[in-house]
Amino acid sequence: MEINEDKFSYDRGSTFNVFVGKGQLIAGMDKALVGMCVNERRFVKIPPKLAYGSEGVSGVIPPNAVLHFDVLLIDLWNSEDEVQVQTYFKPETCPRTVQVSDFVRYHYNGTFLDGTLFDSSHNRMRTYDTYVGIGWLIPGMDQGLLGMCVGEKRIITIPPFLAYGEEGDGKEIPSQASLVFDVVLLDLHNPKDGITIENQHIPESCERRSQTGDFLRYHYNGTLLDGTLFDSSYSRNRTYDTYVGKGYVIAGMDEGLLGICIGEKRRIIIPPHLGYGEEGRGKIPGSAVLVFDIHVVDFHNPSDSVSITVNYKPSNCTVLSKKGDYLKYHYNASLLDGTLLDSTLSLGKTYNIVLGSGQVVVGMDMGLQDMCVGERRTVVIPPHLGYGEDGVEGEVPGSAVLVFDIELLELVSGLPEGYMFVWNGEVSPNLFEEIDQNHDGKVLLEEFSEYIQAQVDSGKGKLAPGFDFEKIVKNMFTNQDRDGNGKVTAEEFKLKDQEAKEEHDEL
Ligand SMILES: [Ca+2]
Ligand SMILES: [Ca+2]
Repeated sequence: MEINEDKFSYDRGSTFNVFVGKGQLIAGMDKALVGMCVNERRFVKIPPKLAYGSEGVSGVIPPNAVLHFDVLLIDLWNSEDEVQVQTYFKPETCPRTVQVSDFVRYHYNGTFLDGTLFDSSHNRMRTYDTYVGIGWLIPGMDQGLLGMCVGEKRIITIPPFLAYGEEGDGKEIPSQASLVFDVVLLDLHNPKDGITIENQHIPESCERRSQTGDFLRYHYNGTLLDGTLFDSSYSRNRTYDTYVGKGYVIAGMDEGLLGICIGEKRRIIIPPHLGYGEEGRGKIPGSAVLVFDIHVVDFHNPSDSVSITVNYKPSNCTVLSKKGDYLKYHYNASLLDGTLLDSTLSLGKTYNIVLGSGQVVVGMDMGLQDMCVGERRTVVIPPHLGYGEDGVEGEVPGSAVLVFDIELLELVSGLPEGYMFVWNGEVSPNLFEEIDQNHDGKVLLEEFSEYIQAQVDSGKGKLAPGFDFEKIVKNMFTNQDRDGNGKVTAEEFKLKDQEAKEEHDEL
């Protein structure tokens, strides 16, 4: 009993594809295949009455032949079949599932029913990126991906008529093959998506919300939808600083940073068309949705001035600080997020300055104006009136807004602007002779210094407060000593006296 060799399907290199139980096979085979599983192998013996009977097949099968088949079932489907979806992992949170016209990025292994792998995106090390439900995929995949969440894992089994059908696909997929895709969804968005803001933590007090043109300093963690971290400002240990609404950052971030409070935390989810697009960038793959968890440390506007809040004003508040006054005050300096930078209280002594003389940053000179002794203020200083874009190495971050809590403890009124020394009463008509104590017609620095000291001690004159006595006196003397020979003569003195009436900066 022999069968012609071309009846061996293995030799033909293709499977024998047939419907079972529809009379396409000899009756015995129709019977024998029922109940078989994929990958099951059966040895089938078919008597002639269930095969080709007493006639046989001319030239191939003799009459009354008993046929022996070695059958291996490798694929199986029914025209009634639908796409089968088996979810074997579902993430805890699933805020959104795949809908028709969404764009997805997923990984898959594609196998036949018998387990043979025909394709894998994992092997290519890149996701498969496509629209769903609009015919970019085989119909079975278009169906099988619907309703899936990011992070979900599914096995999608597709009968050939919803895959590549009779034609198959190239060398990889033969005719009438059922396909099994093991899919994990990594990313999901719709081209109509805008940004999404969630997980907001808004501070209790929020006097101001960011607007276009503000300069923000914030920390962020950037992840993909599947949780992969691609960037973090925390790892660099410095904030990301930028203008907002001006195109310095990706469009989604520009939008997501608007209307935000100082100290606020929020999650900004940015679809790729408002992020890095189809190209991606660095560790960010093309068409990736970006998730930024941000924390705003501070922001300001370049047009901001100093902001002063009076926390306590004494009932007697008539003498107000002005330029030239000598001030002694305590302060706490901090950042808007509460980070303490510096405090005079920790030093155990006051900070002392001559107001308006540039001994402190411009914003502080402004913030200490018109203050009375005992008053307490909070002064907020934008960086352009503080330490600017550079900050102070190791102390003040670049572009930081500063907060000073101030208490004025002492105020010594300064002299009118331009004066380092003034008389309290009438000026002596014989001033030069008085200064020239040894009457040799010239005044040396020592004589001059002693004289000024005596006037201050007796209350007849007053020096600008807050400066070093030696320096002031030296400065005054040098101004008088026109020819710089270390002596002031009566002529030099008189000449200087004339000019002083115009310049207000001498004796
Ligand atoms: Ca003298
Ligand atoms: Ca001289």
